[in-house]
Amino acid sequence: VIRTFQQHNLRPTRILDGLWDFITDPDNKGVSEGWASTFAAGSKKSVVPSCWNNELGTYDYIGAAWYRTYFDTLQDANIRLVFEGILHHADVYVDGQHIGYHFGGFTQFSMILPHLTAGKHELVIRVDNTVDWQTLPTDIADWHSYGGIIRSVELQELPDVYIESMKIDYQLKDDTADVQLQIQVSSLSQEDCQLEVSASTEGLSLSAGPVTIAAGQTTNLSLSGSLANIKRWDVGQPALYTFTVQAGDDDLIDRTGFRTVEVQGSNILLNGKKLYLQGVNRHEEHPEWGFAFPPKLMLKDLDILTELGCNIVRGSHYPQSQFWIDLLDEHGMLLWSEIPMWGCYMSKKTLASPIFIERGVNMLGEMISRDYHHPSIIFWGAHNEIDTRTQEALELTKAFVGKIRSMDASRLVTYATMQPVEDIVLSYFDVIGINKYYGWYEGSVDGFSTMLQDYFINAEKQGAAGKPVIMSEFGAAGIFGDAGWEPRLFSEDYQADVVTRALKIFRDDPRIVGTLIWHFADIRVDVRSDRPNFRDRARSFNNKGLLSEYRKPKLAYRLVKEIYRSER
Ligand code: ADA
Repeated sequence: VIRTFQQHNLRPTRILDGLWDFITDPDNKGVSEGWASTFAAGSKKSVVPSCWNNELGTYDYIGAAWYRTYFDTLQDANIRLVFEGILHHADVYVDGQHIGYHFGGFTQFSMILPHLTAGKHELVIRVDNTVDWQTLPTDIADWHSYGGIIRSVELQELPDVYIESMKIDYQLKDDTADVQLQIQVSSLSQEDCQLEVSASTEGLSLSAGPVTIAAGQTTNLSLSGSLANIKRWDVGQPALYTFTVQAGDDDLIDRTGFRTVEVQGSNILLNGKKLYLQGVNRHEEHPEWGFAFPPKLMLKDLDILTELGCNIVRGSHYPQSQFWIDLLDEHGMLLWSEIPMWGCYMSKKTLASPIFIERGVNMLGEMISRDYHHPSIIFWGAHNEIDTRTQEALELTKAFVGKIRSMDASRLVTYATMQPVEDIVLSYFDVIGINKYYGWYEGSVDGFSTMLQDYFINAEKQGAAGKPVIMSEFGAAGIFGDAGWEPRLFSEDYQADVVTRALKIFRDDPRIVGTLIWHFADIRVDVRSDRPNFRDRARSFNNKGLLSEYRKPKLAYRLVKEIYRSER
């Protein structure tokens, strides 16, 4: 599944998930010698979607692998293949032809095969999860470097003139929404044509037509109107509006919710009301599924977050699946969404690499265009823990923040800094996220108070005084089941002690508008014998979860629940 609702009633769509042929290609023979012989050399089956690093024999495999399936078309048709998520490099071949390449494991991409003849077709994908110093993420990140087709593959049959995209914008005045729709209609036909274009949502119908769509071109159309007596989307009050666009024989359905998000002084306002954010960071990861996280478990994770008393979750550290974000929309839970720009060990050379920057900018673009309509998303996160004391980080920040703002003026732009006291990029953002681990990597929990004082001095210096501050990461490791009288490092007791004492400091400080604990549940990490990084990750897991990787609550979960559910 991709969404929690149907995006097309008229356009025929099929999910191609299931059992595909699969073979790893460590020596990279598939391209030069042909994948037919590669598959013939002994392919296995793999379920799509899944990660190969959860399967026997490929637990640690990093490199290329080939996937193959077949699909039938009953008549000549324009076929669009939609790929929800492939880690990280994907080369797509149909009937032996290379039809495209995509980099980026967590964003959707699609490819069109115009006028494909009726019959049986072979779809082959070369997937490569190799990461290096210029990929996002780079080869050093605090999670397992999974590979595979991690999200669904969909086949769509497009009419010769089809809807490419719809963008919904609105301005709110009290309970009236002035809505603007921008619709792109594309033609695969050799002739111009005329058709009606209409759009509707509960209480509003708009139409344009007949409109001329030039042969082989994309035509941009705008429709606008006012919607009275709207219900606003809010935390715990998830009023949603479904918009259906129809152009000739094609349709596209999407959903949004009406709300405002803004900064006023040091506060964040949602629908004009002050917001205090209580949440956690969450990886979309599970020991049995890797990043191919199943929908059933998403619903359970959401129940656990709600039970914990959260109103926000950070999608650390990459664009999460659309199904998850749909669920957040439907439950009135906020989201901080970001790209896999995990910079803790990143070199200046990486930060300044044009390929790296271009990849990041593209990913931001793909994330924002895919997720623009979700009311749950209030922050776009530009980067996490890069060395924001440097000129390289400053230049990169300009490019990233510029891209975000050019595409979306309706949300706040944030990031997570691990250099709050010396950071030189503060002024580019609406909201500052601070990641610090007193009580774990440095000093004792009391260190937070001194750090905050120094941060506010730096913010003043950087022209960023008064910007809202969120504690976007803090925590400690606690191995599930390791409890005792003495709060030893790595025990559940020690973790609970750090997290609860830190929360007390932050909740008592009126300058802080929210807390995001690191993190929701334990995750698998790449601890490698040839590298110094992450050697403190017992079991090869990041054990700072409030829950174990199987979602069993630790002591910290129970104590945080009491705190998050009490008055500040
Ligand atoms: C960083 C990082 C997280 C995680 C955490 C930790 O803040 O953003 O992904 O690695 O540290 O556990 O050290």
